[in-house]
Amino acid sequence: MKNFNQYKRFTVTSALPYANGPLHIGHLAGAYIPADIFVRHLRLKKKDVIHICGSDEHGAAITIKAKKEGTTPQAIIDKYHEQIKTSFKELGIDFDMYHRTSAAIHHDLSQEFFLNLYEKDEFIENYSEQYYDEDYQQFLADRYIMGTCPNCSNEKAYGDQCENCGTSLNPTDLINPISTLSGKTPVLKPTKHWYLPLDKYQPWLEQWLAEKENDWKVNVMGQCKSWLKSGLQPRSMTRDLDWGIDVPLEEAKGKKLYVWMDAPIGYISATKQWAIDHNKDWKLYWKKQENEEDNSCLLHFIGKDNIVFHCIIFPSILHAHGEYILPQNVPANEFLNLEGDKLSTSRNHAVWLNEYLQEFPGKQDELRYVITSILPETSDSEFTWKDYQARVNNELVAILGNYVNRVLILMHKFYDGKVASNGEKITLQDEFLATELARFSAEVETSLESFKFRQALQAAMDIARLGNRYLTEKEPWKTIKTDPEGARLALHNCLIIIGHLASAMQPFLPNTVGKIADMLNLPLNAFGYDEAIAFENEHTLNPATLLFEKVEDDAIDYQMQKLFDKKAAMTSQKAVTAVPAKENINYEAFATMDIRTGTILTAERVPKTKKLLKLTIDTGIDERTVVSGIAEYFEPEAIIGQRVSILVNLEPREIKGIQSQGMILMAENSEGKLGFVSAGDGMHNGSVIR
Ligand code: B3M
Ligand code: ZN
Repeated sequence: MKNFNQYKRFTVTSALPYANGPLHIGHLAGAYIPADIFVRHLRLKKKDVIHICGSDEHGAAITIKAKKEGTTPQAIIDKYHEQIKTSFKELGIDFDMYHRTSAAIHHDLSQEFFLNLYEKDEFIENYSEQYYDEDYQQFLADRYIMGTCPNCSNEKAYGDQCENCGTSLNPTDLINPISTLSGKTPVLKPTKHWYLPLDKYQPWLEQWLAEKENDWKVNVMGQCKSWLKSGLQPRSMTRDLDWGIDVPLEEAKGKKLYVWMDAPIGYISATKQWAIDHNKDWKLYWKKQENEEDNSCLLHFIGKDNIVFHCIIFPSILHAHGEYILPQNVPANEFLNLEGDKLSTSRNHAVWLNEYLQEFPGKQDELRYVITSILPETSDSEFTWKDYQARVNNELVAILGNYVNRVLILMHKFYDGKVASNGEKITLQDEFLATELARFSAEVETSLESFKFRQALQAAMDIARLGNRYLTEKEPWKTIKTDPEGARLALHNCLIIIGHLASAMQPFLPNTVGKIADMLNLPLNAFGYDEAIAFENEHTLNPATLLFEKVEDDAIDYQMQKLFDKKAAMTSQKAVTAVPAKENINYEAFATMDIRTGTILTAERVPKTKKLLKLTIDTGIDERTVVSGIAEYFEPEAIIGQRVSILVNLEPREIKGIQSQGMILMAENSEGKLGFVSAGDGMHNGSVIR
């Protein structure tokens, strides 16, 4: 990849958050804070850069939330789109456009993309059997079909789940199904889906990714290689759903685009809207230009669970289309955990951004600082409230805030806040300081442009550390009596160091830099990367204010208690709404089951089904194929290597033409969320579960 200075233009995208709930700190650490830092850095370098994001408003995440809240998908997306947009703004995540995929401009562009590939015969068209309501001319899934549960004979089981016994179902599992639209018996009809031939694109992808080998992060390239190694399979780009973007084909009535086909196109449609609003040409940021060196540098900031979509599927779609640039880099982060546990929306185990902004008013930069300091850049990392308190108090307050405060106080104490010398402009008068400041600024730039944000932030903090050391060494409060000129010079140098500190901190702590600018009584643009930090003679400083306050123990205790209460509430809620226990059995009945620990070796969607994955499991006894109804809950690529518990002596049965030999045990919570049941460490495959 060219180095960033060689690009004329940058298109930076951040993953589109699902508009089905509030943002939490994991989202910020995954994509948004790194992206915002990077874009602010590019702006300071006076680059032509746009930062694009928006709400992802289609897919099962939205419809499941709407079902759960007994409302409509539109009501859900309207509520959370606004909340997310407001939270981003308050945190200072400064997008050029925060759009939404329910917008018409996005539907139109997604359909254009589909037709472009369709007319080039890029899709594989394939059939599967689905229930169909002839009166309503609609395929039936989920709540549109009802019948007798094969498991507990409940006659009001739905196409996706029996609420009586909790079994997750396929519509074709129901006995005596009826359509909840017309009340009539539906017919089984073949339904067509359109598959993106990823297998066909694999040679091109391998070659394109090989060129990225040295530039992309190891964690990202590693995932891409593992998918390529397991062999890419055709992937359906359409679904039989009632929420999403219509497939623009007469014969595809009632079908919607797969959410992961339309969502990344949302980056482009958002850019189109931005260009309309600002009278710009969106094609400069997305289309291949006549001269390749004029192509924009496309960068996707995402969390690791989105790598396959941004490094395999979306590039394949762009490549198949042919007119678009491809990502130069996808610096995906790993996951942020919270207090020793995975962040979880469904378990309400999170620090919600909107709650943080309410409970810590004016402390946006503290959160930005702490999250940047612990970013999961190459491996998962941990947020704890104790660490948050320590970093705010021992770094922001004690190093950065304290240094600026000491210098301003001394300037007001000895010179009434006036920066004056013998009529000259006040510039840095110390070779060592000049060298050190240049070194730290270069370190910030190099680190940022290698997506090492933690390292870049600490290099910026080194400027504050340098200032503290210099001030302590010079002791102007003492030397003012014996060497007043030396004392004045020392303090002037300290002011210049503050200017460099503000300049280096702009990408990270925008609010703090604003406060420093106010205290120095300088405009924000005085801290541009290539501005020489100087003061006119007789310049007057504003009074010193505290940049940060200490975080007290009771604020942390309150947050910890809140997490504990939520966990307790979820447990009791689960206890209340857990599915009732079944009839008692005797030990002999249980002892007939042979359950072992195992590992998922391969996972792929069963063509023409929505819910089925075909898995290869290493059971420790053998490797076997198991068909499992978890496709709506897990992306196949994300569960390779997952440890599982498998019933190995279940009679084999044929499911959709595949011989399934066994069953993996899944836990299902009161929210309908599935989780794998796996044994603890040290349990090799084949260990007997008894
Ligand atoms: N809506 C976010 C997620 O998977 C997903 C990103 C879309 S980026 C085009 O959590
Ligand atoms: Zn049932």
